[in-house]
Amino acid sequence: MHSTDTAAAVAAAIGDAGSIFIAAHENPDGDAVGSLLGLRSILLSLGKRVHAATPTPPPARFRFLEGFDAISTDPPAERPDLAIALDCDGADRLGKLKNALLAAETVVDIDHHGGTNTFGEIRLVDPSAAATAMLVMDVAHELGMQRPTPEQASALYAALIADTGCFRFTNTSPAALRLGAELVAAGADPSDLSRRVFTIRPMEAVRLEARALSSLTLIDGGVAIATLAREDFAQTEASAELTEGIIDDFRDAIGVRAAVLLKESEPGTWQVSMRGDRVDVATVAREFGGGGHRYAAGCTIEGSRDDVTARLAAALQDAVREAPDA
Ligand SMILES: [Mn+2]
Repeated sequence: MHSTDTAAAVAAAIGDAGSIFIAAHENPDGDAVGSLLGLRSILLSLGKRVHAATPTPPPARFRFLEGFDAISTDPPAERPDLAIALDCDGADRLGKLKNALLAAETVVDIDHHGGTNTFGEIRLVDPSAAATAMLVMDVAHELGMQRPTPEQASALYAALIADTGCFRFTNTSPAALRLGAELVAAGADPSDLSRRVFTIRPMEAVRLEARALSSLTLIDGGVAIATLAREDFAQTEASAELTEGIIDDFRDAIGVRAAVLLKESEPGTWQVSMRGDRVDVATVAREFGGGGHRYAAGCTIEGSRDDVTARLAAALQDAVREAPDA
Protein backbone atom coordinates (compact mmCIF):
# COMPACT_ATOMS: atom_id res chain seq x y z
CA MET A 1 0.00 0.00 0.00
CA HIS A 2 1.93 2.93 -1.35
CA SER A 3 0.11 5.66 0.53
CA THR A 4 1.48 4.33 3.81
CA ASP A 5 5.10 4.68 2.69
CA THR A 6 7.05 6.50 5.31
CA ALA A 7 9.46 9.36 5.51
CA ALA A 8 12.09 6.73 6.36
CA ALA A 9 11.55 5.09 2.95
CA VAL A 10 12.07 8.44 1.24
CA ALA A 11 15.19 9.10 3.31
CA ALA A 12 16.60 5.71 2.33
CA ALA A 13 16.00 6.43 -1.37
CA ILE A 14 17.74 9.79 -1.00
CA GLY A 15 20.67 8.08 0.70
CA ASP A 16 21.11 5.74 -2.26
CA ALA A 17 20.90 8.48 -4.93
CA GLY A 18 23.66 10.62 -6.41
CA SER A 19 21.59 12.85 -8.67
CA ILE A 20 18.12 13.98 -7.63
CA PHE A 21 15.48 15.85 -9.65
CA ILE A 22 12.96 17.65 -7.48
CA ALA A 23 9.92 19.38 -8.92
CA ALA A 24 6.72 21.04 -7.74
CA HIS A 25 3.46 21.77 -9.52
CA GLU A 26 2.71 24.31 -12.24
CA ASN A 27 1.64 27.80 -11.15
CA PRO A 28 3.52 27.05 -7.94
CA ASP A 29 2.14 28.45 -4.68
CA GLY A 30 4.01 29.17 -1.47
CA ASP A 31 3.96 25.57 -0.28
CA ALA A 32 5.30 24.37 -3.63
CA VAL A 33 8.13 26.92 -3.80
CA GLY A 34 9.04 26.76 -0.10
CA SER A 35 9.02 22.96 0.03
CA LEU A 36 11.09 22.80 -3.16
CA LEU A 37 13.74 25.24 -1.92
CA GLY A 38 13.84 23.77 1.59
CA LEU A 39 14.34 20.26 0.23
CA ARG A 40 16.86 21.50 -2.37
CA SER A 41 19.03 23.03 0.33
CA ILE A 42 18.79 19.93 2.55
CA LEU A 43 19.82 17.66 -0.34
CA LEU A 44 22.71 19.95 -1.32
CA SER A 45 23.96 19.85 2.27
CA LEU A 46 24.12 16.06 1.92
CA GLY A 47 26.34 16.41 -1.15
CA LYS A 48 23.68 15.40 -3.68
CA ARG A 49 23.56 16.79 -7.21
CA VAL A 50 20.17 18.52 -7.32
CA HIS A 51 18.08 19.87 -10.18
CA ALA A 52 15.07 21.83 -8.88
CA ALA A 53 12.29 22.88 -11.25
CA THR A 54 8.70 24.00 -11.63
CA PRO A 55 6.94 23.71 -15.02
CA THR A 56 5.95 27.39 -14.89
CA PRO A 57 8.04 30.10 -13.21
CA PRO A 58 7.61 30.65 -9.46
CA PRO A 59 6.06 33.97 -8.33
CA ALA A 60 8.62 36.76 -7.89
CA ARG A 61 7.43 37.41 -4.34
CA PHE A 62 9.46 34.36 -3.29
CA ARG A 63 12.71 35.66 -4.80
CA PHE A 64 14.04 36.41 -1.30
CA LEU A 65 14.25 32.68 -0.52
CA GLU A 66 17.69 31.12 -0.89
CA GLY A 67 18.04 29.22 -4.16
CA PHE A 68 15.12 30.93 -5.90
CA ASP A 69 17.25 31.81 -8.95
CA ALA A 70 18.32 28.19 -9.29
CA ILE A 71 14.75 27.04 -9.96
CA SER A 72 14.58 25.91 -13.58
CA THR A 73 11.52 25.48 -15.73
CA ASP A 74 13.23 22.70 -17.68
CA PRO A 75 13.92 19.05 -16.85
CA PRO A 76 17.50 17.99 -16.01
CA ALA A 77 19.88 17.31 -18.90
CA GLU A 78 20.47 13.74 -17.77
CA ARG A 79 18.24 11.06 -16.32
CA PRO A 80 18.48 11.34 -12.50
CA ASP A 81 18.82 8.48 -10.04
CA LEU A 82 15.88 9.77 -8.08
CA ALA A 83 13.00 12.15 -8.76
CA ILE A 84 10.79 13.69 -6.10
CA ALA A 85 7.50 15.42 -6.88
CA LEU A 86 6.27 17.90 -4.27
CA ASP A 87 2.73 19.11 -3.57
CA CYS A 88 1.39 17.58 -6.82
CA ASP A 89 -2.20 16.28 -6.75
CA GLY A 90 -1.45 13.86 -9.60
CA ALA A 91 1.51 13.69 -12.01
CA ASP A 92 -0.34 15.87 -14.53
CA ARG A 93 0.30 18.83 -12.21
CA LEU A 94 3.95 18.55 -13.28
CA GLY A 95 2.99 19.84 -16.71
CA LYS A 96 5.91 19.72 -19.15
CA LEU A 97 8.18 18.18 -16.47
CA LYS A 98 5.98 15.12 -16.03
CA ASN A 99 7.66 12.75 -18.50
CA ALA A 100 11.19 13.55 -17.37
CA LEU A 101 10.25 13.12 -13.73
CA LEU A 102 8.50 9.79 -14.26
CA ALA A 103 11.53 8.57 -16.25
CA ALA A 104 13.79 8.59 -13.20
CA GLU A 105 15.11 5.32 -11.80
CA THR A 106 13.00 5.85 -8.66
CA VAL A 107 10.03 8.21 -8.37
CA VAL A 108 8.83 9.63 -5.05
CA ASP A 109 5.54 11.46 -4.52
CA ILE A 110 5.44 13.75 -1.47
CA ASP A 111 2.05 15.37 -1.12
CA HIS A 112 -0.81 16.27 1.20
CA HIS A 113 -3.70 16.40 -1.28
CA GLY A 114 -6.61 13.95 -1.38
CA GLY A 115 -4.52 10.86 -1.96
CA THR A 116 -6.40 9.45 -4.94
CA ASN A 117 -3.93 10.65 -7.60
CA THR A 118 -0.72 9.36 -6.07
CA PHE A 119 2.08 8.01 -8.24
CA GLY A 120 5.62 6.65 -8.13
CA GLU A 121 7.44 3.84 -6.35
CA ILE A 122 7.42 5.62 -2.99
CA ARG A 123 4.40 7.65 -1.92
CA LEU A 124 4.65 9.82 1.16
CA VAL A 125 1.12 11.16 0.94
CA ASP A 126 -0.72 12.39 4.00
CA PRO A 127 -3.90 14.43 3.51
CA SER A 128 -3.88 15.28 7.22
CA ALA A 129 -0.63 17.24 6.80
CA ALA A 130 -1.33 20.96 6.66
CA ALA A 131 1.39 21.51 4.06
CA THR A 132 3.80 19.49 1.97
CA ALA A 133 6.54 21.28 3.93
CA MET A 134 5.54 19.22 6.98
CA LEU A 135 6.32 16.01 5.11
CA VAL A 136 9.61 17.47 3.86
CA MET A 137 10.57 18.09 7.49
CA ASP A 138 9.64 14.50 8.38
CA VAL A 139 12.06 13.36 5.68
CA ALA A 140 14.74 15.77 6.94
CA HIS A 141 14.41 14.32 10.44
CA GLU A 142 14.76 10.80 9.03
CA LEU A 143 17.90 11.96 7.24
CA GLY A 144 19.32 12.82 10.63
CA MET A 145 18.99 16.59 10.34
CA GLN A 146 18.82 17.99 13.86
CA ARG A 147 18.07 21.58 13.02
CA PRO A 148 17.47 23.28 9.67
CA THR A 149 19.64 26.25 8.70
CA PRO A 150 17.92 29.65 8.95
CA GLU A 151 17.56 29.61 5.14
CA GLN A 152 15.95 26.16 5.12
CA ALA A 153 13.73 27.13 8.05
CA SER A 154 12.61 30.29 6.22
CA ALA A 155 11.68 28.38 3.06
CA LEU A 156 9.73 25.74 4.97
CA TYR A 157 8.05 28.32 7.20
CA ALA A 158 6.96 30.29 4.13
CA ALA A 159 5.46 27.07 2.78
CA LEU A 160 3.71 26.30 6.04
CA ILE A 161 2.11 29.71 6.45
CA ALA A 162 1.13 29.83 2.78
CA ASP A 163 -1.00 26.70 3.13
CA THR A 164 -2.38 27.46 6.60
CA GLY A 165 -3.16 31.12 5.86
CA CYS A 166 -0.69 32.04 8.60
CA PHE A 167 -2.20 29.48 10.98
CA ARG A 168 -5.78 30.64 10.41
CA PHE A 169 -7.28 27.90 8.21
CA THR A 170 -9.01 24.77 9.51
CA ASN A 171 -5.87 22.70 8.75
CA THR A 172 -3.98 24.53 11.53
CA SER A 173 -3.23 21.48 13.67
CA PRO A 174 -1.09 21.07 16.77
CA ALA A 175 1.51 19.47 14.47
CA ALA A 176 1.50 22.51 12.16
CA LEU A 177 1.98 24.84 15.11
CA ARG A 178 4.75 22.65 16.53
CA LEU A 179 6.55 22.72 13.20
CA GLY A 180 6.12 26.49 13.09
CA ALA A 181 7.75 26.73 16.50
CA GLU A 182 10.60 24.45 15.43
CA LEU A 183 11.28 26.55 12.33
CA VAL A 184 11.15 29.84 14.24
CA ALA A 185 13.59 28.37 16.77
CA ALA A 186 15.85 27.53 13.82
CA GLY A 187 15.85 31.11 12.55
CA ALA A 188 12.68 31.72 10.51
CA ASP A 189 11.40 35.24 11.18
CA PRO A 190 7.60 35.00 11.50
CA SER A 191 6.90 38.71 11.18
CA ASP A 192 9.12 39.22 8.14
CA LEU A 193 7.93 36.03 6.43
CA SER A 194 4.21 36.75 6.91
CA ARG A 195 4.73 40.17 5.32
CA ARG A 196 6.66 38.73 2.40
CA VAL A 197 4.25 35.86 1.78
CA PHE A 198 0.97 37.69 2.37
CA THR A 199 0.90 41.43 2.70
CA ILE A 200 3.62 43.09 0.65
CA ARG A 201 2.08 44.38 -2.57
CA PRO A 202 2.58 47.09 -5.16
CA MET A 203 1.18 50.57 -4.46
CA GLU A 204 -0.99 50.13 -7.57
CA ALA A 205 -2.80 47.32 -5.75
CA VAL A 206 -3.51 49.60 -2.78
CA ARG A 207 -4.86 52.34 -5.07
CA LEU A 208 -7.02 49.81 -6.91
CA GLU A 209 -8.40 48.49 -3.65
CA ALA A 210 -9.23 52.05 -2.54
CA ARG A 211 -11.31 52.46 -5.71
CA ALA A 212 -13.04 49.13 -5.21
CA LEU A 213 -13.92 49.91 -1.60
CA SER A 214 -15.16 53.41 -2.43
CA SER A 215 -17.59 51.82 -4.90
CA LEU A 216 -18.87 49.35 -2.30
CA THR A 217 -22.62 49.27 -1.75
CA LEU A 218 -24.52 47.08 0.67
CA ILE A 219 -27.98 46.30 -0.58
CA ASP A 220 -30.93 44.81 1.22
CA GLY A 221 -30.40 41.24 2.32
CA GLY A 222 -26.70 41.66 3.00
CA VAL A 223 -25.38 41.67 -0.56
CA ALA A 224 -22.19 43.76 -0.84
CA ILE A 225 -21.10 44.72 -4.35
CA ALA A 226 -17.90 46.48 -5.41
CA THR A 227 -16.97 47.28 -8.98
CA LEU A 228 -13.75 48.01 -10.83
CA ALA A 229 -14.33 49.45 -14.29
CA ARG A 230 -11.84 49.83 -17.12
CA GLU A 231 -11.04 53.39 -16.03
CA ASP A 232 -10.16 52.21 -12.51
CA PHE A 233 -7.45 49.96 -13.91
CA ALA A 234 -6.25 52.67 -16.32
CA GLN A 235 -6.05 55.42 -13.71
CA THR A 236 -4.26 53.30 -11.10
CA GLU A 237 -2.04 51.60 -13.71
CA ALA A 238 -2.94 48.33 -11.98
CA SER A 239 -3.06 45.01 -13.79
CA ALA A 240 -5.96 42.59 -13.47
CA GLU A 241 -4.20 40.16 -11.10
CA LEU A 242 -3.81 42.92 -8.49
CA THR A 243 -7.49 42.43 -7.57
CA GLU A 244 -6.48 39.32 -5.64
CA GLY A 245 -7.59 39.57 -2.02
CA ILE A 246 -9.78 42.67 -2.43
CA ILE A 247 -13.01 40.72 -2.02
CA ASP A 248 -11.71 39.20 1.21
CA ASP A 249 -11.37 42.67 2.67
CA PHE A 250 -15.12 43.31 2.64
CA ARG A 251 -16.62 39.82 2.78
CA ASP A 252 -16.12 39.72 6.54
CA ALA A 253 -17.83 43.04 7.27
CA ILE A 254 -20.65 42.41 9.74
CA GLY A 255 -23.96 42.21 7.89
CA VAL A 256 -22.49 40.93 4.62
CA ARG A 257 -23.90 37.54 3.59
CA ALA A 258 -22.77 37.61 -0.03
CA ALA A 259 -19.81 39.60 -1.37
CA VAL A 260 -19.32 40.40 -5.04
CA LEU A 261 -16.44 42.01 -6.92
CA LEU A 262 -17.06 43.00 -10.54
CA LYS A 263 -14.03 43.56 -12.77
CA GLU A 264 -14.48 44.94 -16.25
CA SER A 265 -12.03 42.96 -18.38
CA GLU A 266 -13.22 44.26 -21.77
CA PRO A 267 -15.67 47.12 -22.32
CA GLY A 268 -19.01 45.73 -21.11
CA THR A 269 -17.58 42.37 -20.02
CA TRP A 270 -17.45 41.77 -16.27
CA GLN A 271 -15.50 39.10 -14.41
CA VAL A 272 -17.50 38.33 -11.31
CA SER A 273 -16.06 36.94 -8.05
CA MET A 274 -18.48 35.94 -5.30
CA ARG A 275 -18.12 34.81 -1.69
CA GLY A 276 -20.93 33.55 0.51
CA ASP A 277 -21.29 33.43 4.27
CA ARG A 278 -23.11 30.06 4.26
CA VAL A 279 -24.84 31.39 1.14
CA ASP A 280 -24.62 29.12 -1.92
CA VAL A 281 -23.00 31.39 -4.49
CA ALA A 282 -22.00 28.51 -6.77
CA THR A 283 -25.63 28.08 -7.84
CA VAL A 284 -25.81 31.78 -8.69
CA ALA A 285 -22.55 31.54 -10.64
CA ARG A 286 -23.90 28.60 -12.64
CA GLU A 287 -27.06 30.58 -13.51
CA PHE A 288 -24.72 32.97 -15.31
CA GLY A 289 -22.63 30.25 -16.93
CA GLY A 290 -19.86 30.10 -14.34
CA GLY A 291 -19.05 27.81 -11.44
CA GLY A 292 -16.86 27.19 -8.44
CA HIS A 293 -17.12 26.11 -4.84
CA ARG A 294 -20.30 26.47 -2.78
CA TYR A 295 -19.10 29.57 -0.94
CA ALA A 296 -16.55 30.89 -3.47
CA ALA A 297 -17.52 31.07 -7.11
CA GLY A 298 -17.30 33.18 -10.24
CA CYS A 299 -18.71 33.87 -13.68
CA THR A 300 -18.51 36.31 -16.58
CA ILE A 301 -21.47 38.58 -17.45
CA GLU A 302 -21.90 41.07 -20.30
CA GLY A 303 -23.83 44.31 -20.05
CA SER A 304 -23.76 47.76 -18.53
CA ARG A 305 -22.56 48.15 -14.96
CA ASP A 306 -26.06 48.98 -13.69
CA ASP A 307 -27.69 46.12 -15.57
CA VAL A 308 -25.15 43.51 -14.45
CA THR A 309 -25.25 44.74 -10.86
CA ALA A 310 -29.06 44.59 -10.77
CA ARG A 311 -29.20 41.06 -12.18
CA LEU A 312 -26.58 39.76 -9.74
CA ALA A 313 -28.16 41.56 -6.79
CA ALA A 314 -31.54 39.94 -7.44
CA ALA A 315 -30.06 36.45 -7.80
CA LEU A 316 -27.96 36.84 -4.66
CA GLN A 317 -30.85 38.21 -2.60
CA ASP A 318 -32.73 35.02 -3.50
CA ALA A 319 -29.73 32.90 -2.50
CA VAL A 320 -29.50 34.70 0.86
CA ARG A 321 -33.21 34.05 1.50
CA GLU A 322 -32.64 30.33 0.88
CA ALA A 323 -29.58 30.17 3.14
CA PRO A 324 -29.61 29.41 6.88
CA ASP A 325 -29.77 32.51 9.07
CA ALA A 326 -26.56 34.31 9.88
MN1 LIG B 1 0.31 22.41 -0.46
